[in-house]
Amino acid sequence: MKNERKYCAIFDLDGVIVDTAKYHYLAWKKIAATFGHDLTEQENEQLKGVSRVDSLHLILGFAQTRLDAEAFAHCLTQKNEDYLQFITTVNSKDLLSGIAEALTFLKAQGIPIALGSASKNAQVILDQLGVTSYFEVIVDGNNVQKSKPDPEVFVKGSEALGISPQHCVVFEDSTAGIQAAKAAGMTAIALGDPSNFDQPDYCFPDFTYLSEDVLTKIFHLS
Ligand code: B16
Ligand code: MG
Repeated sequence: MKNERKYCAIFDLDGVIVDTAKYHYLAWKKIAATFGHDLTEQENEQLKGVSRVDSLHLILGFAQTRLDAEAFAHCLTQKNEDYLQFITTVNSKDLLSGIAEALTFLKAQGIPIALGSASKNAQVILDQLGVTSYFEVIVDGNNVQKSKPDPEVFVKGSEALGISPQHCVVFEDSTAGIQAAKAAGMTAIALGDPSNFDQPDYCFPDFTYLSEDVLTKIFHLS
């Protein structure tokens, strides 16, 4: 049975569709080093899904240091320049395993798909990956006022698709993103290590575990 727009899928970008999280980490590590802080992977976990500005506030907290407004703005610009440099070679081969199959299956089943990303670079990354056409709606860091764990990015996606929150299924790799999906009253599907998440509805190591059978159950397709 086809969906008839009852359920929809909302995908996070970094860490779900493509592993650009590693490039955010490298770019932030370089910035943190400029004020003498060695950014750890554990600290970086807290930056996932968090906006650029809020990420820098968190890093300054880790480093127990402060920057004046000019230096703060400079760090943001430098971080994004470095990040954009890292992602120039991103292409369809960088789609995470299982994503192309899942997007194709959901689209064929008539499930509307939205992007719910904190990144202001989301559109360029989707274009480089060659998957923009799967997305009916794109909500990214350019469209929201509040960073995950605030639910705004997912609420906007649900509103734009015209589907109520209880029928939205969110795929996320970040602690903040799962909190945002739960706060929005949506089904929260975590990708990654279960210890990173606070009570997701489901947790899978990666998208290869989301077979057609599993997606059929999650989206009530049969
Ligand atoms: P940008 P997501 C998030 O993307 C990243 O996880 C996070 O690390 C990054 O700081 C944020 O986007 C903003 O990205 O600097 O490109 O605007 O996981 O919500 O897709
Ligand atoms: Mg993410």
